[in-house]
Amino acid sequence: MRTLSMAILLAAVLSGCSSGKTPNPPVDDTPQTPEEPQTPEEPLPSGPPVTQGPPNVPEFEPAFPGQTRVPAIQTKTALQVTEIASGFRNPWAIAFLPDQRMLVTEKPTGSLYIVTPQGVKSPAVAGLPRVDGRGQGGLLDVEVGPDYAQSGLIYWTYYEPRTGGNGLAVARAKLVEVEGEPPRVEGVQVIFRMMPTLESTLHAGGRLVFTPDGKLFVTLGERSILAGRVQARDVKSHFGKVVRINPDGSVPNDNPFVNTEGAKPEIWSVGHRNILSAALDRQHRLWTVEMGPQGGDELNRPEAGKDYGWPTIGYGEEYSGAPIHESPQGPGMEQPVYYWDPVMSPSGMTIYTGDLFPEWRDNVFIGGLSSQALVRLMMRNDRVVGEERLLTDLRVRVREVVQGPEGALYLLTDATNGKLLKVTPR
Ligand SMILES: [Ca+2]
Repeated sequence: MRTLSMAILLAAVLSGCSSGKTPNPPVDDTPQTPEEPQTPEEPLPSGPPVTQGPPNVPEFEPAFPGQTRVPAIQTKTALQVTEIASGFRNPWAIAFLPDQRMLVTEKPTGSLYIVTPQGVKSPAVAGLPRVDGRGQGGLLDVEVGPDYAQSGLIYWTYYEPRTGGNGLAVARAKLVEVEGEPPRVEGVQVIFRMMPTLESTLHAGGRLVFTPDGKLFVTLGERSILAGRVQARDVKSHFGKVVRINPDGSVPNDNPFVNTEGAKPEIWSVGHRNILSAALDRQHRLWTVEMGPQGGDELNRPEAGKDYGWPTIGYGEEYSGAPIHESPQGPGMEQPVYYWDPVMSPSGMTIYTGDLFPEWRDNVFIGGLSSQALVRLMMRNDRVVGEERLLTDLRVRVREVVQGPEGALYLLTDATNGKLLKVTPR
């Protein structure tokens, strides 16, 4: 594209057509096509990728240039990191209430707190159902309903203890605050249950994303154990899927598998491993990042009815080093927009639209657990063109990243004394 526009510009300069002066006599009779206006674009980043270990599966080649290890970039703005609150036991998610207070979930305890912008924490919200808080389960994401101002409804995901095992569930309830009493939820409704029930404390998935048209995306892991993993591409199972539901749990009639015999009608996309990061872009399209095995974390843009390949294709291997995939690519399955080998262990995601950091507009931010970083991706035409690992000097596992109402980024650190941090320009 750049080469082409340069060629057009060069031709135009040589022929004198774009100068506004009297044109030179044409050298031939070929009609001139009018030049399309060109928006000047920043040159693409170049140079080595971010510092990271060697790939676990070097024999797997990317499907296209720029699918992994793009050039490292560096934020120019100096950052200020402020601790808003601490003492959360492995906190997992943040959601902003309209009055700028935050809902914060605690994974293993199943507790939900309301935190003021100054860091004052409420008593735990009463009335939430019990969670299976072992392993990667517990109380996970929380979102404020799109009609919260009228309904007071909040939505959350959790690992639900069940007869014969456990499974991810989505619930909603009205948040009620009465002066002098602890906050509580009333009228709890479970609006979605991941099926089948299976005993596993791993790969819960659990991110919630509302879309402006009033639908709710839920990301679902494949449970990690083999009995779950083999269901990730099977439309009769919820494991390893993105699902799309209405806020009352009913199925939108334009979902891709509503007319497929035997399919779970909530399914939006299939073939995912464990999506712990999900966000909408400016065009309201869903983007996700899923945990790979040893190697193979993936950025995807899940589209209706498409198959993202796990466990048939991918860029990683078993933790033992044994192979999982014959090939990282295969027919009928989508390639990730970007992948990481070694992994950075994604959790939490936001696509920046604020004004505090103009240089971050439309960049993708992902929490990094094992990488102990806030991962920043610069995008161009739906491809990753630059990567940065921010806040590495803090040496914290970043579980969640959310853009606050004033354009600051808010983070949760994954620790037994987890912190709520705010990132602003210094
Ligand atoms: Ca995939």
